[in-house]
Amino acid sequence: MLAGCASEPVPQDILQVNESVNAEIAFRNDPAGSVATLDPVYGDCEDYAITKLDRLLRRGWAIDRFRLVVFETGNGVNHAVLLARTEGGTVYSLDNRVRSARVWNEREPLLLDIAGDRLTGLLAVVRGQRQLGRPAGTGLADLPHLPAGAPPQASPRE
Ligand SMILES: [Ca+2]
Repeated sequence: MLAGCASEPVPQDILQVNESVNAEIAFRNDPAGSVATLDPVYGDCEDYAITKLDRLLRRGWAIDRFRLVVFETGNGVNHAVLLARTEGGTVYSLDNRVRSARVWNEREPLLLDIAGDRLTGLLAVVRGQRQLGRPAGTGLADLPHLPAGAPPQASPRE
């Protein structure tokens, strides 16, 4: 099958996790900067993304199938989504603004692209902070080894 072929059905895991996490978290912007928090009651885009990653890993998906990306929306707002690559090579975007999962537009210019060891590290820190009972998670822009294009702390978030 060709990469990105639209005839591949969206995996049920992706559809279910995207829809359930979108329904479970009530949207609320971080008061300052971007802070990643796992399974929050109230959260914004990166909280949905990191929670979806955690859920899919628990369903047996491998970490190398995922990227957490930040891009600028048409409204000039920095927005984070989780990308998941299927066995067929299709990359889906799990977006808190979209009920279903949709095929990712690879032409989107990215402000942040976190994958591999850095994504594993981010998840470990966020999971660890939850276990310690700390209310705040990890600021994406505070992570080491982020590319130079990291968004400033005070950027508007969606
Ligand atoms: Ca947040």
